[in-house]
Parts: sequence; structure tokens; C-alpha cells
Amino acid sequence: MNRTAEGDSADIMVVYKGMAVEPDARVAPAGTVRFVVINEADGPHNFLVVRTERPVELPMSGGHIDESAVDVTGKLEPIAPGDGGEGVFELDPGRYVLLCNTGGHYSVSTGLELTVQPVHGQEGERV
Ligand SMILES: [Cu+2]
Repeated sequence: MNRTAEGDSADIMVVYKGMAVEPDARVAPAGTVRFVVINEADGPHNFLVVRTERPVELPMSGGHIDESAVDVTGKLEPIAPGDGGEGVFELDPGRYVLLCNTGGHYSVSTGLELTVQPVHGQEGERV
């Protein structure tokens, strides 16, 4: 694969403050998306990108979302307070939820939706 043109990947900055996930974008172009996650909270958080057509409520199991029952497109291991992490994921057009799934956080903070839109001139998946 040869990527020469700039702008082939989109960057989204995500900041954790307390339990809240605060991405700087709620819409992204399909393709390669780089998530830069900064943890400004007092405790560790991980970061998941889950593809779902459901409302933000996802299937739960013991205070966490059941990761085996959802489509986890990307995941970062827990990030310590004051630290950061980075993940580069391939996102197809669709609806996603950004969330933390450590320590029962999802049940108190829920997640935030991210809409991934087809890039103009790029063929979407055909069924
Ligand atoms: Cu968390």
C-alpha cells in the first residue's frame, strides 16, 4: 500500500476529564483515523471504538460492556492519569461509539457517538 497524499488519515484528539470522554470531533471521514488520547482524569481509562447501529446503550455484563457481544473496531489498553496513548484504526462508514470500558466507567459515563462518513468519490461497501 502506498499512501503519498497528505490528508489520507484523520486525527481525532480525545481527552478524558473525570469520567467524560471528550473527542474534538464527532464526525470523521472513512479510512484511516488516528486517535490521540490524553488522560487528564485522576484514574486510568482505556479507550474503545465500537461500531454499532444501536443507541449508545450497549450490551452490559457485570458493569462493563460485553466486548465479545459488540464490534470492537479499535482498542487502547488503560492509560494512566497524566499519560496519553495513540491508536490508528481503519473505520468504514457507519456509526460508532467512543467509550472507556474500565472500572464500570461505561455505566456511569456512557459513550459518545462518532459518525464516519463515506469520503466523496470513494465507493462504499456494496452488499
Ligand atoms: Cu474509564
